[in-house]
Amino acid sequence: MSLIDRVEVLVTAPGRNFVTVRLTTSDGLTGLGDATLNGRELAVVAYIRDHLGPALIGKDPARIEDLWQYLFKGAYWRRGPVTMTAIAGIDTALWDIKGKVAGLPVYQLLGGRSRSGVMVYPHASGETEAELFDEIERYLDQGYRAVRAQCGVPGLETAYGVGHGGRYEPANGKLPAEEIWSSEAYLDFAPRYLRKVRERFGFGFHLLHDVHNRLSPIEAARFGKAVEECALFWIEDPTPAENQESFRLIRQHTTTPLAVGETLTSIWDVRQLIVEQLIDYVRTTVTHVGGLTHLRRIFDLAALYQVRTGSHGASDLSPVSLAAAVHLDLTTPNFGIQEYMGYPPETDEVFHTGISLRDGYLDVAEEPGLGVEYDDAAAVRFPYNPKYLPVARRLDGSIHDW
Ligand code: GCO
Ligand code: MG
Repeated sequence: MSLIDRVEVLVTAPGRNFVTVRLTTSDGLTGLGDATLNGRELAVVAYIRDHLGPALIGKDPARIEDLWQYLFKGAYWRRGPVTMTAIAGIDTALWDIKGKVAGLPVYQLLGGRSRSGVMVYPHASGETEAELFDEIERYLDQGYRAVRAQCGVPGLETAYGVGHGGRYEPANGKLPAEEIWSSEAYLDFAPRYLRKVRERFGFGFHLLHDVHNRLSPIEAARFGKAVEECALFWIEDPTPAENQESFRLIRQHTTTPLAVGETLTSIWDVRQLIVEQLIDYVRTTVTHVGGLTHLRRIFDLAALYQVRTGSHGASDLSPVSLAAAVHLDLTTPNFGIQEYMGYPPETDEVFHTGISLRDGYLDVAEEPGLGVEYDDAAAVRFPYNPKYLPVARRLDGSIHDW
C-alpha cells in the first residue's frame, strides 16, 4: 500500500507570497495544495510543519475524508483562517494524488462536468472614471462576460480595489499601511459611477462591485437600493458577516443580489446566511475553508437554498487554488461565477497549469489530478518577502473595517 512519505511546505514569492503543500507518497506520487493566507503566511507554514505534517507520515493518502476529520477534530480547537488554510493545503494535495492514482482529472472524481466552461470575472479599476472605463472596455473587448468595477473616490487618497497604474495588490508594507476611509464620500460617489458604467456600456454583460465590508447594514441597504437600476450581478461583502442576521435588514430593503464569504472559513460561518436565504452567492474558497472536501459541503448546502457559488479568486490565492476551484466549479450544479485576476509572468514561471481562458470561460487541461506542476528551480529565485494588508481609519482616526 502506498503511504504518505513526505510533507513539504514550500514558500516562494514570484510576484507575491505563496505557500504550497507538497505531499509525496511511498511510491513516488506527489500532490500539491495551496495554503496561502495573505499577510499571515508563516503562521500557516508553522501550523503544517510543526503540527499537521508529522501526524500525516505513514498515513493512507486514499482516505481523504477520514484524514480531513482527523486533522479538523484532532486539533480540538475549531475553525479559524490559520487552521482551515493549513487543512486546505493538505486536503487539496490529497485530491491531486487521488486523481493521479485514478488517472483522471479531479473534476471527474467530483462527479464529472456540469458545464463546458467556468464563467469568470476580472477586476476593472481606475483612480478616475476615465481609467475605469478604459479597463472595462479592454476586458469586454477580450470577450469577458462579467467585470467587477472599482473606482477611486474623490476626496480619498486610496480606495479599496483600485490598482495604481498596474496590477492591484493590497498587501504592501513591511507593516500594515494606514488608509483613510469615508463611508459618506463612498455612498455619494459609487452609485453614480456604476450608473455611468451602464449608460456607457449597456446591460449586455454582468457588472459586479465589491464593498469590502465598509458599510453598516442600513448603509448597505441604502447602497443596494441606489444601484438597483444598474442590475448588478452582485454587491460583495456589503457589511461584515460575523453577524449573519444583519443581512436580513439589507434584504428587506433591496433586490440587489448579495455575495459573501471570502474571509469565512467553514460551513458554520455561512450556515444562517444560506438557510435563511440572506445571500445569493457564497464566496468561500478552497484555500480558506479546509479544501475541496469542505467547500463541496458548503456548495451542496447552498444548492438546497438556491444560493449559487462565486468563489474568491484574487491573485493572492495561488494557481493551485485556482485549478482546484475550476475543477469544482466545472461539476457544481449551482455554480454562479468564479473570480479571476490572472497572474503576473513570474507566478507562471513557478506554477505551470494547463488552465485555458476562452470567451470569458476557464477550463482545465485533461490531465490526471489538478494538472499543476511546481517548478522548484524557479521558486528559489523568488524568496519570501513579508508584506501586510492595510488597515483603514475613519476621518476621525478611529479604526474601520478594511
Ligand atoms: C476580492 C477580495 C480581495 C481581498 C484580498 C485580501 O474580492 O478579490 O476582496 O482582493 O482584498 O484577497 O487578501
Ligand atoms: Mg472581495
